[in-house]
Amino acid sequence: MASHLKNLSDFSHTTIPNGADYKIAIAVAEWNAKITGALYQGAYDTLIKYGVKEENISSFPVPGSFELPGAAELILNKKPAVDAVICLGCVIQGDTKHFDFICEAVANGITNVGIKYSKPVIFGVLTTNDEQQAIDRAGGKHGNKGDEAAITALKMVHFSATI
Ligand code: DLZ
Repeated sequence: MASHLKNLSDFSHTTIPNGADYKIAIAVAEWNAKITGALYQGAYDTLIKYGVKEENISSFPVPGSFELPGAAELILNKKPAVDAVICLGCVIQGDTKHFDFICEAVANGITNVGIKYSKPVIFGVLTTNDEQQAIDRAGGKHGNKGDEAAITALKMVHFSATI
């Protein structure tokens, strides 16, 4: 049964669960590899830090962020033991509408795959105006969004196991 939360501030202090029993897949885009490599390292290290076993983390490089939803779908379809998929990518605004199409497709695609399989599929995709904004969020002054994606995965696997 859901526990009663006394006030809104309780939400930001939910415990990060131990992931010793969790199987997590990471799909990572090769576009903007310097950034996505840093996101990947952050996510991987965070999973290990919270108890996920090395052998229970599987990694899947894909060409670009646009491929992330399809990769998540394939992973959950072919590897039903996986508890969650973390999708990592970095889309940087260019001169054309490409950015908008990719961002919208990836966000909607990731949402739909999670709902289809009733499993957490985490949106760890940076969508930035320039490279500096991405660097700042991949281990720079705004932290590492890969770490945050990993923590979200742990919390949501715990959520789905206890609801
Ligand atoms: C084509 C493209 C462009 C222009 N920009 C990015 C980007 O900033 N980040 C990213 O992850 N991928 C980009 N791609 C590649 C697409 O995601 C995709 O791989 C191709 O359109 C082939 O489906």
